[in-house]
Amino acid sequence: MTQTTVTETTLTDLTRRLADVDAEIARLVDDEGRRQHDSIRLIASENYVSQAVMDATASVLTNKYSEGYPGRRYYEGQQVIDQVETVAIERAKALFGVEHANVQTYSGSPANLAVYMALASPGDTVMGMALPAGGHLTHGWNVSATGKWFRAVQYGVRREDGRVDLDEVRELALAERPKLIFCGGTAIPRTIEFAGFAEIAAEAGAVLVADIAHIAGLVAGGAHPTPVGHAEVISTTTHKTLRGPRGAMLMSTAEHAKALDRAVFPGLQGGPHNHTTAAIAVALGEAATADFQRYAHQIVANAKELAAALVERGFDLVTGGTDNHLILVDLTSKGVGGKPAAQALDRAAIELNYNSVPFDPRKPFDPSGIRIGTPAVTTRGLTEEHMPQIAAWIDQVVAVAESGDDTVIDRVRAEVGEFVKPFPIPGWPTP
Ligand code: DSN
Repeated sequence: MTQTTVTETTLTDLTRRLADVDAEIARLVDDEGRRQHDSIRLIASENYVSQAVMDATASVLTNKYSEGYPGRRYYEGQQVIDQVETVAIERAKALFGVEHANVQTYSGSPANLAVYMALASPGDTVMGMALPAGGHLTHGWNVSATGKWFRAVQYGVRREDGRVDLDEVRELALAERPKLIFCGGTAIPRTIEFAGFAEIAAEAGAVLVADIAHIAGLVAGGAHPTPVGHAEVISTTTHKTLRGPRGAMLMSTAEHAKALDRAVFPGLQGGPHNHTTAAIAVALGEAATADFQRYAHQIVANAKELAAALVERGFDLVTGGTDNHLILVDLTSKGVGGKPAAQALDRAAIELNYNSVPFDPRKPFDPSGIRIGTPAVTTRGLTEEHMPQIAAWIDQVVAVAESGDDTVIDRVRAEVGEFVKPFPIPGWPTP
């Protein structure tokens, strides 16, 4: 099918634009732009990057191989790439106040795997937050390589309030003596207590690894405490609250620099994605501005307002609210599963994901909760005043999620379409 829409001259004329060369993919890119524009995006791990970040991503840097690190490469022609990577490294170090940064890791999971490779050996005991409690697959969950190749022990949250119990973490760490302790995760609506984790890691003789993928932008913008000074190793993706391209970084004290660099290359990866490195540098530059600080605080203000509006409408929030960009809703009291709710909301142009809640009696593919985040809508310019309306739409759609009442869903979809019009997104023409 693709062949019928790619013009015959593709190989002889490489300068033409996508729309003139491949109508099928051009249409799909266009469709996705329209979809992203026409919906309210509440996926906690997503964002809209700037045009500048997209420009760097779509640059000639994609053409270059550069195994190694600046000044120590295995290919020639690195005069420019060395500068690009050095700028990204220096910006990361300055923004987060760290001694070392590696900007080559392809994404969050490979970045975390590099931490294991650098600081532990297969079979060693490692410790992280259980996935259903809000952790990440790569923090030792059993289906992940990190749970299969290492002896992973997992902490959770308290049943009463859904929060991490540092006493439990300490007890487990002292009993199991892990090499690594991961803190952070993917569904944690509360402040991560880096200092408390650091004390425990020191007592247990473990290296503390802070996975700040979700909150990196909040940390950079001063809207969440920093792990620097507490965690010796910090891993993060670059495309969530940090609002960069899809990618990741590792940061650390000088002590772990060499081991981490070696684990990334040649341990796990070949050539870095230089176009991504450039885009990370751009995003880090943007994140160092006063504008970004305001953005980070607005993300949290929006999440708190949205959480309050949902509580007012009788939604049951894990931990009762939020300190950051993320809200985890247990829909059990609403009598609907997370999956049908998320699917009905998607039909209504409100995009989020179904998610397990702590102690979830349902299966991960059909769990009890939904996860909501405000980074993307905040990028679009939405503020506290808009949150009650979003909560109202969520409430109306969740109420008909099981019945699939099209009148309500169609009405909300139309209202959302009108609502988002004054809020443009980079890379999509304002209608
Ligand atoms: N997939 C990411 C998230 O949505 O949180 C974590 O890897």
